[in-house]
Amino acid sequence: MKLFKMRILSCIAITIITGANIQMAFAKTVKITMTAMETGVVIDNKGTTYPAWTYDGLIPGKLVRITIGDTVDFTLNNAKENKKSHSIDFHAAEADILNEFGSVRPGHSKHFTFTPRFAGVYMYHCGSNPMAQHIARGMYGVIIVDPKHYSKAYPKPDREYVLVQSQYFPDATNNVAMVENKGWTHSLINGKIFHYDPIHDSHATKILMAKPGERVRIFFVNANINMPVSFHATAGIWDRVFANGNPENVLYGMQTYGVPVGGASTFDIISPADRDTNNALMDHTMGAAQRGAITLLMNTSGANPRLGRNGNILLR
Ligand SMILES: [Cu+2]
Repeated sequence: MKLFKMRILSCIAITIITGANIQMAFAKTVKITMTAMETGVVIDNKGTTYPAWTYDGLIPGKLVRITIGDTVDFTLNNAKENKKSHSIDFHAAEADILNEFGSVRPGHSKHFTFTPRFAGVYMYHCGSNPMAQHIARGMYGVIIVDPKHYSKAYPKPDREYVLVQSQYFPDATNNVAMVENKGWTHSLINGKIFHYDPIHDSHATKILMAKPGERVRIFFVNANINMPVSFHATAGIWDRVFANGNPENVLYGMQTYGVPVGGASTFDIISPADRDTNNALMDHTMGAAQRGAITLLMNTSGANPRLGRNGNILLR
């Protein structure tokens, strides 16, 4: 009993009443650790390696997912083998750019906490100098802050996927070109050119899948250096768009919706329920689409039940 009371005291109990449903949700502290790693990473479906700067050797970095009210207890380690200082800027955090977001030298660490105030989908990235190069070389990722409950405007989806778009600059050391938006040859989706598009890249082995009529929710982040994204579902309409991923910011029946550099939004699509169809989720900016920013969503009764569910939403 005493232990139970202590547990209650150590959490903030929030009762949510939604119609007939009563749920108890506890604000919690979520521990996240990332290690900055300067390492080779494969950036296409053929296996081309690029001299990347990363969080934990991954592009994008690990997906952070919490519920509004939760506190993120974050530690950034900068591996002692690294040559550069690195940092992290969580767009979901309200903090001090010189303190929490400040640079960490190789062999050192930084620890801080933050409690997001708004549900949504957000970018995180390295902000160390030169920022364009740290982002272009791969230091970015996604944090989703879920609302406490679904609603009529923000229904529970059947499947969820995370897509992060970025620009690929093969000359990894040319920061001036990155700033001037010169020399980028491809778009990356979750770190790879045409990552989920076997139509445009015969080496692609992965696609997004859903069953006909399912509500598919795309958490989309624009990690480009200089290019806004015109996110469009070819052969579909966004049933709803949630600007910045916030359930309060709902738009209905959108064809294309702009995502600014360093921005993110959440996109729902529902395919026809009576037959198998396919959608191309793409940046309608042709310079990006034809360079890699197209993703195939296959709506088929044979859809793999494990895709887009149970943490399997950022497909590596
Ligand atoms: Cu960095």
